Amino acid sequence: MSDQNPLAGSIFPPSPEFVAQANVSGMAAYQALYDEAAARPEQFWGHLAETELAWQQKFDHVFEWAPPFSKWFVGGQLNASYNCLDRHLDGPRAHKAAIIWEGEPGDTRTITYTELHRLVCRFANSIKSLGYQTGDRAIIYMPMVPEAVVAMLACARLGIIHSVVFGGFSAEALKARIQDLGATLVITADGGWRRAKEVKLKPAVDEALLECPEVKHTIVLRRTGSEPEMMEGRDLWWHTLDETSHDDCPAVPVDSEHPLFVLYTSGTTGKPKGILHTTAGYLLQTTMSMKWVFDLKENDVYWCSADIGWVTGHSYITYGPLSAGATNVMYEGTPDTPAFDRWWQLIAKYKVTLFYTSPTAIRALIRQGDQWPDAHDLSSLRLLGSVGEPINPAAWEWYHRVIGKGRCPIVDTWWQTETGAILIAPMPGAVPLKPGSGTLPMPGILAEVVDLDGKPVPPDAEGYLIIRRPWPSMIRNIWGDPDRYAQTYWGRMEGVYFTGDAARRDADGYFWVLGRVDDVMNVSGHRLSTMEVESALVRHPAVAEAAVVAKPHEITGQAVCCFVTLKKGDYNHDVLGKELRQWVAHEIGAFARPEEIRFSEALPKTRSGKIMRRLLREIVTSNTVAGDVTTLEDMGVLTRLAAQQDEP
Ligand code: 7RM
Repeated sequence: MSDQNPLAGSIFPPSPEFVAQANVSGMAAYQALYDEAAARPEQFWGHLAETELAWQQKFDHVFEWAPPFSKWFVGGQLNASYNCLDRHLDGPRAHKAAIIWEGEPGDTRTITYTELHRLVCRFANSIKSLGYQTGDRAIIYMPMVPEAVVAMLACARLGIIHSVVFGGFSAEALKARIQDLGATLVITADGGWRRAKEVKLKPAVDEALLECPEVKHTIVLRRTGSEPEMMEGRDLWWHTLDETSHDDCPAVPVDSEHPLFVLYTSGTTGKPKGILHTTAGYLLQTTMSMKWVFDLKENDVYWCSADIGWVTGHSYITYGPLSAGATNVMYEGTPDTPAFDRWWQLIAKYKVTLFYTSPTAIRALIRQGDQWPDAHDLSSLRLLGSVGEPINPAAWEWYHRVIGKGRCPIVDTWWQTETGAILIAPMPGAVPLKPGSGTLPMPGILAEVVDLDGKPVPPDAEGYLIIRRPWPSMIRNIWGDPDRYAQTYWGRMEGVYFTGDAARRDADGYFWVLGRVDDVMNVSGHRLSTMEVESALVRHPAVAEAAVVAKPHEITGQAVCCFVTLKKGDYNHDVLGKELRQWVAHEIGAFARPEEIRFSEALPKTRSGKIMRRLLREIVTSNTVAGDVTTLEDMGVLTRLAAQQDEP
């Protein structure tokens, strides 16, 4: 795909029709919100919290800041599940579709807010009957079925802290998360459907639980019907529990700062970090972004194609849309099954108005040709969203022209697992778009691009993206590791949140996020650390040492490329290469499977023994090495590594 920028310098102002109906209408309206939040943050957020959320007990004050720990809406009590369900039931939303779900085989369900409330209450009663209560931790390891949302909301209803583990993670990765969290309950399914095959989940749970003695129960949803093994006394069927559950389950009021969930994400070490989010601030900002960024209206049909196992699924399938009372489309499978028009067919079928997906998916679909979207009526669409990585101009242009027919604004949303909600994105009825830029920050978000001393860099210069002031939906801690939390996010520059991203800000104040400055890779919008893959590789008996770098990839953005030195022995590199790719998939998950394994007698190192990943990155990017190599211990290694490229 050529990426000459056909859109360089172009600006797309919102159409008058869009402005006329927008929740935030016109640049002056955006500016007024932004200025007010900047000048009087506590009044701003306090007022929104009071008017946009339902409280069991009002908060005493808005904000406490004991760097790096913040508290929002202190003294208040509320419940996230109540906010996503109960509060919609006494008005016209009671019989509105909350979830329109389609399974990959084509089975469908429409679940109203009243029905979703009933399902959540019944499942919460099932968990309660087993003795689980506020403060306990539950793992959710499920396919993309409505019950995944039900499980999250049932936990939230009881104050149980959930941690959703993406179904693509392996038993090993699942085990590590269960152990780190001290979870006592695992909610799962027999499996799910993906590319016309069953992806089994329960066997991975069984394998993980061999080393998780603290887990007392698993609750298993029957989705595929593939009769998993059930361990007497430990494993319980969802439907069996449901038979004796009743419909009434009051939501437990919890403190504003009560943990809502922990979501594991990759950092710069081999150990994933459990990002902790709490209740009120998270809920407020995810709710607000539905209105500000997605311009949500009562009649919209909203679809976010993310998996529930990533933060996008948490914030923009479960909590944001349901708290805002949206109709949410949810799809189980991949965009290519049974054919490459599956998504476009779903948009036409359900008359989706707001569609949110990732650049990597867009690029994969571009490759299949315009005939797939062209065969469907996409005229219901009125807004498109993008998330996960910078959107390249070619993908932006196609998304805008072929999917949006030139009519739909594209909201390029920058945020992170840690930020909880979207922080930089256009308000589509106000902010003119520049393709590839997330444009301007949300109200209350003091984003800047700075140098290592925390000083703003001049317009267009590259620097570090930071946020100057805490915001309601921000990460509160790393589960069990407050030092790592303080270090990673607040330790680089005094009192400033460090995003780990490089960015530029142009003369109009628009942000252009360039990518990570740390060892975090972004493969198909999935966060993965080089260290995590390296640790997995060196656990293999044949591997002496490994260095992993990201390599640019046309579709997935980045791909995993591994340099491996072996212990003494006789190896067939072809066979071992395949085995190691499989090994990484087993240790982490299939999405982490390396694109490439290169064997070498040694790795380029500095005299102090540090692997020079920068040089390896250059090798995989350009296949030549420029730049400073004066600290390199063994120059010969480099040339040999580069030469490997030419081998078949
Ligand atoms: C939501 C999510 C976070 C990292 C982040 C960036 C990159 C995400 C954009 C983006 C440029 C975007 N959470 N990123 N969105 N870069 N433009 N619109 O992806 O925790 O999994 O990843 O993703 O590098 O730091 S995440």
